[in-house]
Amino acid sequence: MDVLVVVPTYNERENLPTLVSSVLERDGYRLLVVDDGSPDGTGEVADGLAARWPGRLRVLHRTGPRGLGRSYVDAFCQAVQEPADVVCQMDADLSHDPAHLPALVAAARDHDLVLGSRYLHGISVVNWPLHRIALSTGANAYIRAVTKLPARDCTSGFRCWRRDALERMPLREIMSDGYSFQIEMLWQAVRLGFRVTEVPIVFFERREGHSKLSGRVLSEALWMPWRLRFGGRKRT
Ligand SMILES: Nc1nc2c(ncn2[C@@H]2O[C@H](COP(=O)(O)OP(=O)(O)OP(=O)(O)O)[C@@H](O)[C@H]2O)c(=O)[nH]1
Ligand SMILES: [Mg+2]
Repeated sequence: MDVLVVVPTYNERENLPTLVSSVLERDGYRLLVVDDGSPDGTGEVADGLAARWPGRLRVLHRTGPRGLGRSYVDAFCQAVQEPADVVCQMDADLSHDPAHLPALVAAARDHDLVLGSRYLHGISVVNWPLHRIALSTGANAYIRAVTKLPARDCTSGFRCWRRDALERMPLREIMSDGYSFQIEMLWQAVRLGFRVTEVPIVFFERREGHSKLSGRVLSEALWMPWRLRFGGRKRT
């Protein structure tokens, strides 16, 4: 399988080199880094890595308003044009271990979307304080209750799409720009009748850099499930 891994970055200069070598040590894997003009110079670090891995790593430098959702939409629109069988997505902060990629890719042989799930067999997160675990598991219970989505981990950003399925997603219609992007993409995938499954992952708290989780991002994730359920269409 040809695998393209999309990684959004904002201020991840300490983490990106480790992530890149660990993904690209696998044959058949390529990376698309989408940087949002990180003030810490992650974009230049990414360009340096691209020069070291010719043909294996490409960098998309975004300008204008930043956002996780916008970054993914831009990157996925490019990714579906590439000669890849599957398109994976993962964070740059080393919370997502590239060692799980082969299991996600294998499950995509007979599924359109594979979710790397922290909550499949109990709770598999390492070094998260109790309040983060409570926030994340509580958010997932809430999202499932409102949307009836059939997944244990609706907010995971560690995923694998079959490229032909991702191509059918209404990417430019996605409303969410932050954290709830993951919820909305899963919602649309289920609505399109995609075959969705979860595989277990272990999630590690970031050791370098800072979380971009903000009050605005959290409030979007709180109301987005209702908006999806009642069918709002306007982009934020
Ligand atoms: N391009 C881009 N990437 C972003 C943006 N915000 C966050 N990211 C990246 O998205 C990934 C997830 O962001 P995090 O800040 O780790 O958010 P999180 O994983 O939900 O929160 P933590 O668990 O606290 O780390 C990381 O690779 C970030 O660098 C953004 O506005 N633009
Ligand atoms: Mg993170």
